[in-house]
Amino acid sequence: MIRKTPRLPAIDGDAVVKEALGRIKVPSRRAFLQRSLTLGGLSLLTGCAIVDEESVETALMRVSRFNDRVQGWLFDPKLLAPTYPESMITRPFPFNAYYGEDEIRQVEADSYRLEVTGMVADKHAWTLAELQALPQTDQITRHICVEGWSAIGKWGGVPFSSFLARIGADTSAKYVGFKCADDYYTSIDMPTALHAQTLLTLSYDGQPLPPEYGFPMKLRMPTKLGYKNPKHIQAIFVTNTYPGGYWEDQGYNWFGGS
Ligand SMILES: Nc1nc2c(c(=O)[nH]1)N[C@H]1C(S)=C(S)[C@@H](COP(=O)(O)O)O[C@H]1N2
Ligand SMILES: [Mo]
Repeated sequence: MIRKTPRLPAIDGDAVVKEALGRIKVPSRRAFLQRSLTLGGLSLLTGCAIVDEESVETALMRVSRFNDRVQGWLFDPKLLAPTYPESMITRPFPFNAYYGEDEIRQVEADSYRLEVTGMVADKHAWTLAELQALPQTDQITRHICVEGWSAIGKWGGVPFSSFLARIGADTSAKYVGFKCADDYYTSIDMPTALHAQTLLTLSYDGQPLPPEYGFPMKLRMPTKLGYKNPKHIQAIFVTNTYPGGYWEDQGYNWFGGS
């Protein structure tokens, strides 16, 4: 996303935020948001510019719906985000980053190494060939960007849970963090990292992941909004220390469920 945080309107923000919090059922999530939720955050979380009473209602409705789905994914890891037939793939698939298409990062395949650090048993750095040699699967899912667009795409790669098992990750840790070849970074909670549809992604539409979609490797999570899906990943670390993220540190909701 390139646009800045939307300007905020003159409505009773505190009351709206309070109402939104009331609709969040999981106590730990409510407590987390109580510390961090602002009216701007609510706009971003719901993808809905809060400008008048009608948009307040829409935003609150989205919180309720979002809340139910997030709750489902967190507490029933078998619950899956929708998948689609090949015929529904969006062509061409949109490009998005915090910069324009003329600045797409070109990562070199041969010298690429994926660094793995933190609470893991095996800290060796992976070549692209080593990643490609792991068992692969693919999925056709919807990517939802907080800016208000979505698109269906087909991604292939290694289930992230099997990669975490492979490196001997301590799955009792709270977070998995990602550093990218551009200045992007983000982090996710361990239940999401272990979710069945979270994919260490090496291909797009049957071809090696093109530079615009994150060559050589990105993390694809249909349970999360676009900005939680890091492209051009160079380092993965498992940690109990909150790592934040590029947009998250500018006020976007860290949880970022789709
Ligand atoms: N490294 C990196 N990853 C990133 C971004 C970025 O700017 N840099 N932008 C995020 C945002 S906001 C979106 S919507 C998606 C876009 O992914 P796409 O190019 O596959 O559509 O990438 C996410 N991951
Ligand atoms: Mo996005």
